[in-house]
Amino acid sequence: MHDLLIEGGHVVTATWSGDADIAVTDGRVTAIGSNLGPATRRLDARDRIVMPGGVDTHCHVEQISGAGLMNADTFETATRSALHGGTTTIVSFAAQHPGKRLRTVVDDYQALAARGALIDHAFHMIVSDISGENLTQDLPALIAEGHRSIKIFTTYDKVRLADEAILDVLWSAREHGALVCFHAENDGLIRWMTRRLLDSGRTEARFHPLSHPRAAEVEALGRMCLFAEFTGQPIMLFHISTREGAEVVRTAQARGVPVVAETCPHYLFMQEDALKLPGSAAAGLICSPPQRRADDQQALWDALDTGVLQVVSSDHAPYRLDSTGKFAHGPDAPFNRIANGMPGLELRLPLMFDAMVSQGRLGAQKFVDLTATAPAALFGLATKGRIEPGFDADIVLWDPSRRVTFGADDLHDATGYNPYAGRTVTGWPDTVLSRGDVVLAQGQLDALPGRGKRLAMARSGAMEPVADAPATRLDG
Ligand code: DUC
Ligand code: ZN
Ligand code: ZN
Repeated sequence: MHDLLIEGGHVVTATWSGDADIAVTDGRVTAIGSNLGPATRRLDARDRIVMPGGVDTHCHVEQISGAGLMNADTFETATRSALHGGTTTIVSFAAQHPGKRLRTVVDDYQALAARGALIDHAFHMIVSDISGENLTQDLPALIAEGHRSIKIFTTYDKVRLADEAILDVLWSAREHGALVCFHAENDGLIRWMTRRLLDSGRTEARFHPLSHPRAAEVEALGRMCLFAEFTGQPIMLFHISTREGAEVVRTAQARGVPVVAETCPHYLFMQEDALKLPGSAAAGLICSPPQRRADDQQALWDALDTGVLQVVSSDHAPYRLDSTGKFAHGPDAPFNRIANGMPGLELRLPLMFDAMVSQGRLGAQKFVDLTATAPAALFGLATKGRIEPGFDADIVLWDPSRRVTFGADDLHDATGYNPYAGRTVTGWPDTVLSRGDVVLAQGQLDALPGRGKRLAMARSGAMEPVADAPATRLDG
């Protein structure tokens, strides 16, 4: 007897699609097919597309930013928002600030997640201080405990690492088995442009894109690819925003560099003109790297199509449009004192479903791959991202014909605004299961804080170093 049968749906995975029932027992998928036998509970999936729950491997939750500002979302509010958008697993950031022990940072963050999360989760460790025992003891021990992803900033004053320290971290990751992720933008270029803009009185939000020139992304992406090539250590490049950035990744991959990369909905669906909105609306859209142009969007879609970019994540970075968030430095703060980021956890999948499934751009199987299967596999989330026997029954029933027009404040996070207000999408996540529990049905949440479990990342193929990289040779 199965615990649950999901019956009559059209199942889509990254590699297969067809009409099938899904059997679930003890929170895991046990069979896919027809005539699967009796079950304690049955879920009607007729007229629904049945897909793996979303896996969002880049979101900022209950985290203090480099500039010292706390996110608006707790684990509870962020994962509530995630569920409303069909996402069932998140990877957020345990952020070390200089002077803090990495071990303490991760332990404290884990306690916050254990208390609040409605869904399963793992963490990237932001490393900003490799002094003392951080690099020698904490990092190897934490990797061994399944924190197999490290995040490094090449910009942002307090948290960025210099090249030599980056190489130390890459080398440690190589030794112990982890993926190293980068926010890669050239710090000097950003500072120099910011100073020139501010000195000439160009302080409004619409000048923010100019302060993060395309060259800043291209230079830092290229440098990190060279470091990955030199050390043989695999890297993940976050939030590619430009055509040239995608080209840097493509050429590195073509010469065998172990590099994977992601982009985000705000690069695919917004352009830099969006920042020309008046007042606080523009502040809500400030992010780094900034939104770019139509030809960049085409290049990013092409890079998703050809496999140069493997993942679409949200980069959910929630701040309220008030003095607790975007305007912590006053209502007239210059663009460089406004927190970066916007809410994205809830709308990542509906926006991508609308583009890829409803409008047919790259298709439903690719949608599943980019938003669930590939991110889970890259980060070693071994029971997530697939509907297959043995995998967690994290499953979404999509109503493919439901049309939704976004309002000004209709998200379930704690930011109080929707960056996509006014946009209409077709297709909506109707019912969401997490480990076989129906945690969302017809817009009603049924999940308690703390039910989410921390996932230990397994050592994935994407973490395997290149054996004979140049840096391995010390003997002439
Ligand atoms: N950029 C970041 O680097 N982090 C959070 C949000 C953003 O826009
Ligand atoms: Zn970033
Ligand atoms: Zn980010």
